[in-house]
Amino acid sequence: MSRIDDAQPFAYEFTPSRTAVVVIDMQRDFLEPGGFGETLGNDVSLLAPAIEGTARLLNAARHAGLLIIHTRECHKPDLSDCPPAKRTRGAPTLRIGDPGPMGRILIAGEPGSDIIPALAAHPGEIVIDKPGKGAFHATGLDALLRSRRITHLLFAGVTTEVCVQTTMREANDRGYECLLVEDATDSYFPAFKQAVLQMVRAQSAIVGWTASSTQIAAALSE
Ligand code: TIU
Repeated sequence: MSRIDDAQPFAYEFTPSRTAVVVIDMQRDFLEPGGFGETLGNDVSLLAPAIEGTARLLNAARHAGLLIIHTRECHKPDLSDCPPAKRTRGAPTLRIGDPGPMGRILIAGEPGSDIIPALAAHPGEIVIDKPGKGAFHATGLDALLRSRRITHLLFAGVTTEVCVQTTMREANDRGYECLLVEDATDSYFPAFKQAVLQMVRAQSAIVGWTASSTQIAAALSE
């Protein structure tokens, strides 16, 4: 049993063999210029700080032998899994499926949908493509976790209040004990990140816990 005494709002205990790291959508389409995030009008440089914390988390998790899952938000080339409401909303400079500097925007197999090189999946790690914001929607994630007897999830990735928070809430409702890694997630809206951290741990961990990648690494090395 590992334990983070000073997790918020109170200590978080987890058994490493029953714990998975879930890295949400650390893709070029969100973190690099010319991708989906920028087409929506965002400053993508705001997500860069999360790379270091995510790398620290992955390094500690790999050494400890945790199950590691990466997700990618992307759609089939024929857009059959992209609801028109998602594609047509608002006035982005490019829409999902349109050609951009990193290939077609948010389409599986295009360079933009790749995980950024610094955080690429290692051989044997699981990569799940997902059409929604939440990673449980229209994927086999829940069945995969249950087949591995996973009960605890450590979340990293982008963006904090969109895909990360949605997935964490989906997981919490499915009975997983969830922790959001504070320095391994970022938002295009820094105030939203801080709000999510507070929302998650309020009301006696109504959605889950938060702690830093350094605290997790320390707990895993004890
Ligand atoms: N726009 C935004 O903040 N996020 C997304 O569209 N997807 C994810 O968060 N991955």
